[in-house]
Amino acid sequence: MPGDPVNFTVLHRTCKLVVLLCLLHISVTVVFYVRSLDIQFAFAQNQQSHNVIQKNGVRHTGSTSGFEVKAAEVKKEVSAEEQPVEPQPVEPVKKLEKCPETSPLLVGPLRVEFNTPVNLKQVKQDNPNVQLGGRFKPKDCEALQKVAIIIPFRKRDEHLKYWLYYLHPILQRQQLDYGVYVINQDGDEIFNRAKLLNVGYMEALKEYDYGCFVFSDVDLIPMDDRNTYKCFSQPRHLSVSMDKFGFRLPYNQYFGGVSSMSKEQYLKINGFPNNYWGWGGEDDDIFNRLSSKGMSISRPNGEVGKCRMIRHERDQQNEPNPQRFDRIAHTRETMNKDGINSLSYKVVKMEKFDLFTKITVDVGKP
Ligand SMILES: [Mn+2]
Repeated sequence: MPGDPVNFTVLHRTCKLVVLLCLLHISVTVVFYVRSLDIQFAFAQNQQSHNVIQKNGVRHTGSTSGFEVKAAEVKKEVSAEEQPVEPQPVEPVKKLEKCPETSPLLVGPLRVEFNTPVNLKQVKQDNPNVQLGGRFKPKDCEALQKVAIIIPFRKRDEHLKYWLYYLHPILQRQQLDYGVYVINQDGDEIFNRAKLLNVGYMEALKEYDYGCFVFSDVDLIPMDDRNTYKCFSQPRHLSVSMDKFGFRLPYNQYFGGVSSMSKEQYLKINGFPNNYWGWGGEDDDIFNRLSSKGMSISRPNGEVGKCRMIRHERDQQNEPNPQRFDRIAHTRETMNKDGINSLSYKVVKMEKFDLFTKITVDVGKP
């Protein structure tokens, strides 16, 4: 039987060849199957982001062996599971262009009157883009400044309604990234405007990275939206021609009503005095602080700077402060000890309303 071993060898070799061919066939099939998956996946990812396509492309051409392709496939399946079901928008996060130096939305002079009462529900409806707490930022450009508007307050709800009614549309047209903070003095002790302003500065900064602070009385409404509630290279006095003073400055150093300061300007003067209780003087103290630090006052012209004050009686517990003249005379000596570095208060309540944030604070008493 000489043929038997030969036959056996031939059979053995044939079998080996068949097995190898089968293996080759299977691996080629697997490779093509996996590649087709890969392409389908890349196509699906195409909808989501350009980056992923590029990565897929690189991986694709780089994957020469079946193993590499398989590894890539497994990885992708995992990430595919993590993807939300609904399709994603094409662009990831759109980088907005900066807003123009002068907003194109401004209209100029405005009619301001206080005859008809304001309905806050209506104001909310008229300003659908204002977010909870009185926050807003422009949709189609990046605002040039982040502005916190600080309003010292006590029992002036009617005035606040007018303020919100007039100011929200104006501030939005001015393309500011802003928030409205009403700082409400708790209790019935004598009023302290400047300390409330300091509190507003502190509390607003806890919420957002504001770089500019507008300090506004609740009863002052600008009559021209070109009077932008933002900061300038020097501290700004905005309420330069009030109807109350016959549309002119009462005196050259006047810094009351509405003013604005950048964070840097504010910190340079150690904020505002905390010990002016009652009406008057604190604005002159602030002016002294600014001028003692070599800063000057920037102002809009008399036309743009027109504003109206809502007429009212003198508030209770806000009598003229008899110490004010003496205090103003010593600003330079006291300002380094008395200011934002010596501020103490207690937040009693923090409320987020549709059109403003109200922070009720205990500022103590004299
Ligand atoms: Mn007033």
